[in-house]
Amino acid sequence: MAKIALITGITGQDGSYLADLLIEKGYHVHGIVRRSSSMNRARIDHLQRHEHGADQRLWLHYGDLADSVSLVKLLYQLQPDEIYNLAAQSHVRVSFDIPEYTADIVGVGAGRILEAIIESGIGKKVRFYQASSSEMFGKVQAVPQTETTPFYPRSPYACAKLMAHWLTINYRESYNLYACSGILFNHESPRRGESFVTRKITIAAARIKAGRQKDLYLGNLDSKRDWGYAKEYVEGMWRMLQQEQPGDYVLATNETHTIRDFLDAAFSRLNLDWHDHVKFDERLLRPAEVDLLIGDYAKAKRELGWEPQTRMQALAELMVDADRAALSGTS
Ligand code: NDP
Ligand code: GDR
Repeated sequence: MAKIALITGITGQDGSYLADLLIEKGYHVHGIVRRSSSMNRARIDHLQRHEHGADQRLWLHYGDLADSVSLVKLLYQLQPDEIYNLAAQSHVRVSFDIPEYTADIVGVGAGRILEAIIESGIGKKVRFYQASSSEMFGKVQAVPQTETTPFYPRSPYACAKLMAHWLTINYRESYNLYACSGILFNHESPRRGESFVTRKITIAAARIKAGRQKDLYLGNLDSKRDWGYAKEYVEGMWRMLQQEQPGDYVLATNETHTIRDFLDAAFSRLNLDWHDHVKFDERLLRPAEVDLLIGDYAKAKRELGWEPQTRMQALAELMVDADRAALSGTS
């Protein structure tokens, strides 16, 4: 019998890579999708062939992390073996504009799923993954950050993620639930949302090279991030749910780079100098910034056998290459 997985946030960057991985592993994959006025399924379009026919592997269901009844019903009907909670208003800057909504989906939303697990009676068999974030370390209290580094969130998004993180631990301890919190550092890919800084840069570099854009407006170039490749990080999520005991794990590369470093890597791939194109827009600054993130993934390596393969330079190059190919219609 194929295992059943439910993914919230399946239309996002990570959800789409995770769906690829689980289908490849023979799972029956169910995804929760939001109703929207325009189609938002570009990242899973290539999986369409798995949505129909005798050999169906992918099922999509309308739902929303704001709607608890839909969650309880779905969990009861599907009886999933594994649930990956990836849905979120995931933009840190935007969370300052819509803090209440962000808290509701990112924080309370995780609580709704956890409660739905208990309510639907699947708590004994299901395994739950919560998409936690290095943003929870915020104003970092130690370098590098590990699973035991104290948290100091710096945005409504990070505060909400912290609520979800602790709810995951609380439900594990209260109900003996197999629940894991994956504390993932920034991970990027050609499927990264276009308003996050890496993708914004790689799309702009490709467009500038093609003569379709001249300037790129950015905010703070001094912050440092630990960037890895999303495709590798979803493998880590899956591994967390295959252990004997549940736990919390940092996934990172243990390297840190400034936004300037990423600009260097992306623009030099196309023999461009970013200094000729990047302009400053103060509206892109955040009321509070996270200056430095660097993660220690030793526990994930030891217990999950997980290690990142792709570092920042290679990541920037593969993203630029993909955006160039997409622009010239060759992808
Ligand atoms: P994306 O922003 O690409 O995807 C978010 C997903 O959540 C989309 O499928 C979106 O649907 C869905 N979603 C948003 N609001 C709701 C809602 N109210 N109900 C149901 N679904 C909703 O995020 P990523 O793939 O980059 O990240 C996945 C998760 O991991 C997120 O929780 C993020 O916060 C977290 N994370 C990400 C990191 C990263 O570097 N990428 C690092 C650490 C944590 P729609 O397509 O309709 O908008
Ligand atoms: P982050 O990613 O906030 O780390 O959250 P983002 O790419 O948005 O910002 C990284 C850094 O770049 C600076 N920056 C800009 N950022 C954006 N988006 N746009 C700009 O124009 C710009 N200019 C400079 C930012 O100030 C920041 O310092 C991501 C998300 O995926 C979260 O959901 C996830 O939890 C964390 O990564 C880990």
